[in-house]
Amino acid sequence: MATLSTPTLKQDLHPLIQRLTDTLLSHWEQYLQLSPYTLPEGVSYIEGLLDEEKLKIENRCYETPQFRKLHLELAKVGKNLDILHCVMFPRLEYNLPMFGCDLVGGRGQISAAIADLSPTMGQLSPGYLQNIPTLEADHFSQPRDLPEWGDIFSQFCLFVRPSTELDEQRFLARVSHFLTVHCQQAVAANPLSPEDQARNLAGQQYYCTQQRQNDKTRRVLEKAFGDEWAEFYMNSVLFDLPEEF
Ligand code: BLA
Repeated sequence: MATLSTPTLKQDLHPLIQRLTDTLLSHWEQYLQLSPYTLPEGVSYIEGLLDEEKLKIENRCYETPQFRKLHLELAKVGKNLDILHCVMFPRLEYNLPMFGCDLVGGRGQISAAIADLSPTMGQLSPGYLQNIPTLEADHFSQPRDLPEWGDIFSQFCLFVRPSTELDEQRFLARVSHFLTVHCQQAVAANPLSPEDQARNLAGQQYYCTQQRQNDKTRRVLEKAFGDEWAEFYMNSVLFDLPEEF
């Protein structure tokens, strides 16, 4: 595939979101064999109103031999809220964790920067454990506590409020390393037995069930588009479950 085009909304978003968008797309392009993934109709580009302010959402989606769905979403709510959301859903055939990442902020400050490689089969495999160094507890100036539904995240989960340029650089470097290890593990992965694929399905279903409990995401979507649409969007676009096999 030719060089991936730049998402239209990117230029209007916080600089850290712009840099992370480039990091994500360049890893996907460098390591993976991308094909187009068809999202439900009408969600590639969406506009709504939230508290009289315009909400714009732009979605990018691909699939690859190892991943059922690579999803990058950029969103802007008026002048106050900038969002990057990304999930890489592995195919059930492989014991690969869910890469997930969310950047939320506005008025020049990112309030939530989270990234993780979340295992769906108990714990991360040795290829991850051996290649991802543990960070010092004080690596970031403002760590944040995970919400109650966050039992899906691994020991490597980063959840911070990046408040200095150094925090931002460290966040980007860490996510970039997650992506490199993840793509390398993915292209080298061997298929699981049918029993293990069933366990993997259950793990991915649990991951999505927990993520759907994020009331902060839901509230933004409900206010702009209504309860029913928010439910559809969370269940069918952000955290859809894989088909049974
Ligand atoms: C937090 N997500 C948030 C917040 C908002 C959104 C407004 C609160 C910011 C804050 O606490 O500072 C909103 N996020 C959105 C919206 C979309 C979105 C509207 O992605 C999409 C349209 N969320 C994810 C993924 C992860 C994730 C993949 O989508 C993690 C891998 C995590 N977001 C996440 C967490 C919080 C958050 C853990 C903090 C929740 C809390 O503190 O209760």
